Amino acid sequence: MRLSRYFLPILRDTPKEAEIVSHRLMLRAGMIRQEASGIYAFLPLGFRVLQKVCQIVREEQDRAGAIELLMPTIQSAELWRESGRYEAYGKEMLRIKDRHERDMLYGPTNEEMITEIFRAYVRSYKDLPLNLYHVQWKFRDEIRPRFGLMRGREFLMKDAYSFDIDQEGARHSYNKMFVAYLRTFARLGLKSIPMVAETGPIGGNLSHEFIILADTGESEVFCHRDYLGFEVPGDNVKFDDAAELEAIVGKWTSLYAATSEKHDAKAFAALAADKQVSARGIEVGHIFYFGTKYSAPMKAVVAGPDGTERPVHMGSYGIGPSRLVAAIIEASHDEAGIKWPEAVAPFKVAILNLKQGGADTDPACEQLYQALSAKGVDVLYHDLDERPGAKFATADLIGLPWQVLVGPRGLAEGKVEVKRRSDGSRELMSPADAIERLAT
Ligand code: 5CA
Repeated sequence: MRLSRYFLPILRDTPKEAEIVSHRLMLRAGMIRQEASGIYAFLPLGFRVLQKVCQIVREEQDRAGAIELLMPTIQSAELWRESGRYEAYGKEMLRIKDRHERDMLYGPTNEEMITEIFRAYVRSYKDLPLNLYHVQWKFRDEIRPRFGLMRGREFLMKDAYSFDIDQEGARHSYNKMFVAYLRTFARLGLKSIPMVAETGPIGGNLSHEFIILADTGESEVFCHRDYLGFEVPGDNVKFDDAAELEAIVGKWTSLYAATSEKHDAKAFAALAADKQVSARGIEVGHIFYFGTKYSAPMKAVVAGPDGTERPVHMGSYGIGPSRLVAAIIEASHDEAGIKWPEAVAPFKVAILNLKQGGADTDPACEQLYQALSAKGVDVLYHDLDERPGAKFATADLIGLPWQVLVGPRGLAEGKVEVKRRSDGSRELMSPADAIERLAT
């Protein structure tokens, strides 16, 4: 992509309304635009990151055996009356009337709708286990939307729903998502810690929040330091092997870790002082097992091996991709801007032409741009007529993992400079070597 043909509205000044660094940097880097309180448009650069995050989330859901579908954002209140949640949910639910005066709502979550889909088609234990997920916008009329994408009113969620014949099967389904979540956050460059959590309006009594430690996190969390060094399961995990998964989950829940609502000060104090981590955290995922809370009142029943019908055991599993974009920035930035992990970077490489219109810089940049693009590398070519200083600032701000600095002095010696954004290291090399380095 040539910057001259792209849409990247960079802000030079720090927006006053943004309280935390991820929000400030996203506004400055032209990634998002606030359209109403807690409601944001994703501009092209932000949208690219969001899509990359979603892609990784999907790959790990699929690997764990979940199946993607897509449910609507608008739901009928009837369904929620069946489960009893229409009255219970409170003011966070945006309630709407259609032209026929029918009660509708903008979905804050989808347990009822997925249960309705399930009961319409599935009759037998032979069709289980089943895990269906979608990636869809949600609306929650939060009292205090804040911190940009971190706590929005409209936000993107990946929500998965599992169905099993009994509690044992449901436990296996829960463990699959638990392991998939560890892998997902690690691939996004984040260290997540599963913590015992409150279940709130979703319900049930088994639940874990996946927390990223960050000073700007909204929750107060407590955990054992050893979690920070735990190894995340590799891509050879056998998701169908219940014992293997139980062992992994057992290890990841063996030490103390809890959010403030579930904090047990006495148990925490019993840890060795140098093992106590008391910090702030960002909740990036939340998984629940709630048995028959929805299937019983909504009559989602299946026949077991003996022919008798019983309500299915369910769990639900949420990840917030839009919140994750902010969380990744909180975890990876410096004073100059964002440092994208390569897996989610909007482009991999920025080419900075330090003398736009130069007799050697223009063709050299053009060649690099063509060659890298031909090799399938996502490149953003900064081809605007701006001073080098301004180009450096933009490149550091938007945080692409690699910058190729192309200036007349270097070119006179047949060299360009390749800068790595993560550690600021720089290396002079020939354009051919730069292509070789960046294309692998
Ligand atoms: N139905 C369940 C699981 S599918 C559910 O709704 N869980 S949740 O309420 O915990 O939300 C799941 C995830 O969505 C959270 O872990 C968080 O990452 C994201 N999320 C929740 N509220 C917001 C919000 N206001 N803004 C941005 N992301 C949010």
